[in-house]
Amino acid sequence: AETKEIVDAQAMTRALTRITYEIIEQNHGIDNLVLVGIKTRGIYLAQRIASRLQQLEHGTVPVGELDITNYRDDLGHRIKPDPDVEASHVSFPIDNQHVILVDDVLFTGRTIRAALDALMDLGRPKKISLAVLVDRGHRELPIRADFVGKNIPTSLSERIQVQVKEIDGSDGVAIGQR
Ligand code: 3GP
Ligand code: 5GP
Ligand code: MG
Repeated sequence: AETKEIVDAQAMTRALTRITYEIIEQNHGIDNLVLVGIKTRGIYLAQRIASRLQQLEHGTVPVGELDITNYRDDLGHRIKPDPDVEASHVSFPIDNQHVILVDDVLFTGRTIRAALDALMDLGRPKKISLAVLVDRGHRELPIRADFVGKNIPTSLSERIQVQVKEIDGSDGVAIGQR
């Protein structure tokens, strides 16, 4: 299928750098800050933000992982009404911490709702914020991101392709048809 690049590697790095500065400003530094990346690509984006935080603030911010199972099939209708949390690897306490959830694409908001549920089972955070590389619209729940790399209005038939060099060999965001 035909895809069009809308964010190149340099623009993606800049967006993640801007998000990192916004996080530092909003949190007044990196005290009590922890990052939790969602499934595949969100985890790599969280690690990018953590290393930028390290460079800028000279402190280590822990990065955890949530695996939220896909709830779509290839026909485009949902097998399950909502995504399930399959596994969490959050090896540090989140009580009284400011947790930043990190995902690649925000769409209906159902993945984030499931992630919030999983976090609440792990402890009692002081605050939870959401950072996404792409907001493609079409929310079905009252969920919004605090930090957004790029707002990309999409039609339901379109598909955003997020590439990270760790998995895909290069960084970037493209748009195509499903
Ligand atoms: P990710 O695990 O890195 O987020 O869901 C499996 C992969 O398919 C995801 O990778 C995501 O990038 C990609 N994907 C593309 N379109 C969709 C979609 O509409 N829904 C979901 N759940 N994933 C999609
Ligand atoms: P939501 O739960 O908000 O509907 O969807 C969010 C999750 O589904 C994200 O983790 C993301 O990986 C995936 N997703 C939904 N739409 C897209 C899309 O167009 N492109 C990509 N890459 N992922 C998507
Ligand atoms: Mg994702």
